Amino acid sequence: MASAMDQKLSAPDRVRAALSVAGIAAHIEEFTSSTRTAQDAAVAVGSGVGQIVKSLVFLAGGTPVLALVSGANRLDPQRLAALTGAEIAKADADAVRQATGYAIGGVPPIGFPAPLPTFIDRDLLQYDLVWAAAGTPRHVFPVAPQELLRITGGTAVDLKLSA
Ligand code: 5CA
Repeated sequence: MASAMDQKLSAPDRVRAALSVAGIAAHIEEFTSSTRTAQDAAVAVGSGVGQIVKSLVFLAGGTPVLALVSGANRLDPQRLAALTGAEIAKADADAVRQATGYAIGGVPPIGFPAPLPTFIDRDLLQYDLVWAAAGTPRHVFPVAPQELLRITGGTAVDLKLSA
């Protein structure tokens, strides 16, 4: 779906286009304050941190996968290893950009050069709305978690590190 023309769009416009193709009229919001971390984003939008979607890229046996994790949780790499059947390594900044087309702090849940296998933290499903990054560390958009499941083709799973 990504074309050469997309490269001329700003990062939020690329996310908006991907959402539109997925059937969502996104209300991407830009903040003057940072939304780089889940905590920053929660302050900016005025939600609990659990409603912020962290878009985390891991390499499963060298292949990028996306984990969408509640801001309230830490991901347990062993769970991802069990789900993928592969050894898990955290993607570094370059690998994140290569796999997604966005820089850390702004990685959205969709709008990539090629779709990524996606796992969604079940804890996100308890909310009516969650907020995900929209391409930069200042842009986020609200989405119903069920819509997030639909548009990413993701699988809802338990991803969190238990205390
Ligand atoms: N905009 C916010 C919430 S909408 C956001 O993007 N949060 S995030 O959690 O998805 O992105 C920050 C995450 O990037 C951190 O939790 C961390 O897992 C990862 N990260 C930060 N710095 C690095 C780095 N140098 N290398 C690899 N991953 C990193």
